Amino acid sequence: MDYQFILTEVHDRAGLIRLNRPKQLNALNGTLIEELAAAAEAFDADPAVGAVVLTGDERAFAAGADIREMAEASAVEMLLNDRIGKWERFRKVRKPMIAAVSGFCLGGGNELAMACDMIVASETARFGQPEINLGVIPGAGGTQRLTRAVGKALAMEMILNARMLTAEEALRAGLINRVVPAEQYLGEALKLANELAARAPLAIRLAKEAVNNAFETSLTDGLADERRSFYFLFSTDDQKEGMKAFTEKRKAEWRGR
Ligand code: DAK
Repeated sequence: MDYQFILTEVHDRAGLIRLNRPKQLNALNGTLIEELAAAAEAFDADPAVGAVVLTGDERAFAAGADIREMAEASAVEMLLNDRIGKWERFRKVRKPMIAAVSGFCLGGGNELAMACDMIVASETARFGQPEINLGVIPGAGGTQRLTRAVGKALAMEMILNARMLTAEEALRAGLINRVVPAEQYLGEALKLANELAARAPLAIRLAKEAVNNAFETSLTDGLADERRSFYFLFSTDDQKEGMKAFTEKRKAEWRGR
């Protein structure tokens, strides 16, 4: 499939989506978001792919939504077009998604990274929600996901005062999973994605759902859902195979059945 603003590749069992507007620091315009959602959905439906990596380039993961595209928009136009709201479609992707971040990861870019399941960063990465400098606030989950990830104190500073975090600070704050040298961030993310892709697919899918559910529901309901998924997995071939392989001291062969 030919896209205008993204590139897609497959590395072993990892699907890779590269944002490709380097001159605009991968600013997210409506077409790019549409393409991104379509590519993520295509990988989600592709049995040859077990996990997806989303990346930009060395200078920027993404410097946010395209300010030029939004600058003159009216409230009604923003509401009706919902140009960048399309990434709600990401939330429906069932396979694990990893953001591989180098350079600027700002505004909608940071919201996009946070909509992924894990974040691997280059030591050059910078995370921020600078929308306040434009006279607005985050509009795609920044106030909610960032606060859940790093807590109120730091989220207030980042969102109200445009404080940017270095990769090390983001790691300490719990926003990201790991920091690696600049030349390794993409390789590390692809390695992680392939590790996930080699695991039991049904358990991976339900595990992702259950962890995300922790942010949506009460503890009692979350525990009940988790238990139901746990019991359900005992109806799968993979559970039988996984436990048999353990007792036979061999590697399990997952079938996703
Ligand atoms: N939009 C459009 N163009 C951008 C851009 C952006 N967000 N960020 C950078 N660019 C462009 C610059 O205009 C410049 O283009 P030319 O002038 O060369 O044509 C080129 O990329 C290189 O940028 P700079 O020359 O500025 O590079 P520097 O290294 O000097 O500075 C910077 C890098 C990242 C510090 C700076 O570019 C910057 O401050 N960028 C803006 C960052 C920002 O404010 N991001 C937040 C945008 S607002 C919603 C969903 C999401 C959102 C809203 C609603 N809904 C679902 C309703 C999200 C909103 C946002 O993200």
